[in-house]
Amino acid sequence: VTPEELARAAQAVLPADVYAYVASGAGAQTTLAANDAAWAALAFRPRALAAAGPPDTRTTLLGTAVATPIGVAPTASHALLSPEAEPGTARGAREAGSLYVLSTRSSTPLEEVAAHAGPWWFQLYALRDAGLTRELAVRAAAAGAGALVLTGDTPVLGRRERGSGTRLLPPGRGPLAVLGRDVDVRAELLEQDPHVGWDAVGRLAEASGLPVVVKGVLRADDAQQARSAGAAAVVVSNHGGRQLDGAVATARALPEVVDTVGGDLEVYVDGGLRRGTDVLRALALGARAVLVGRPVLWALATGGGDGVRELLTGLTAELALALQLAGCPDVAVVPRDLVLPS
Ligand code: FNR
Ligand code: LAC
Repeated sequence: VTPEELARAAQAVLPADVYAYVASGAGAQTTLAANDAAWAALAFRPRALAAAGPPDTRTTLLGTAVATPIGVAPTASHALLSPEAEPGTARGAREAGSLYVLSTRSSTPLEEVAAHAGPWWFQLYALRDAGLTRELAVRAAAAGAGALVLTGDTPVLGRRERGSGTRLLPPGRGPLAVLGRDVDVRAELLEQDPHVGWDAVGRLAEASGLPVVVKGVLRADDAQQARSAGAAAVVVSNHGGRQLDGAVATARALPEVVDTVGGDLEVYVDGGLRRGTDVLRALALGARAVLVGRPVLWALATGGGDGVRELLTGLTAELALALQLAGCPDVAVVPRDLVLPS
């Protein structure tokens, strides 16, 4: 199935508001469209007679071995998409040998998800209640998360013109279902803290003992801030075009981040990566790995955890084919001159 067919199949089985919530970008959806277009605009310069055998897609992410550089981006409320919910997504990723990043807005308690996961990291929103934020960081570490992914582009939610307005919570699951217990605090304290700054990186690393990855970096100077703050890696991301509409496409932001901190930090990217050839473009620009958002949700909605596994193994097979056709033997050494600057 093509990426478009997968999205259409999900649309056919999902309630209209859930489909819209997932598919939407912010505002005029300029960034949503720009993400896809910017990958497509990068033309390959494949090598002839490169004598490249079957390529190896295995790599490591902050020291953790994975079968593929294609991981699962953190996304909210998987119970809206399938009764298998986050445990299904975690299993599918595990069976594909992929990294799974679990969202703070999970509809399932984190320990329950961890029981089904292979290598997984925990995405953290710094909440207005600092005690709950710390509890999440500590519990994620205790449950086996390999890193915390601090999302830096969501002081408040962007305005999506479709599927927005109501928080789409699955029946019977509270606003902080990831905790697995009732919390006796005012509802707004469960929302993101808009005042969170770079000092959160060190605080969370210290509380958890885990490496901290900053997600939502689009500029070289912010990447430097991440490095100074002690981050281990950054994710070049505009939240799939769901936050500031008009924000730069991630394929355009990636090179300046790689050039500035790529020698010291691992750099990952997400947004609009739909085919193995898009992943190869991201690797050529210097990303060590990519994260995939919406397609994983469409796969979960249509095929549960098995669907997620098939999506990830299919994308990895496409990447392997693209590497071989481009004359690259290995995901770890994709040269930038494999693509023409756009
Ligand atoms: C997201 N994203 C997101 N990011 C995050 O840090 N925490 C979260 O809870 C969520 N939730 C979420 C829900 C839904 C429905 C979507 C589509 C996205 C952003 C996500 O991690 C990622 O940055 C983008 O989805 C990547 O873009 P693509 O692959 O969807 O184009
Ligand atoms: C979203 C939030 C949950 O993008 O990050 O919907």
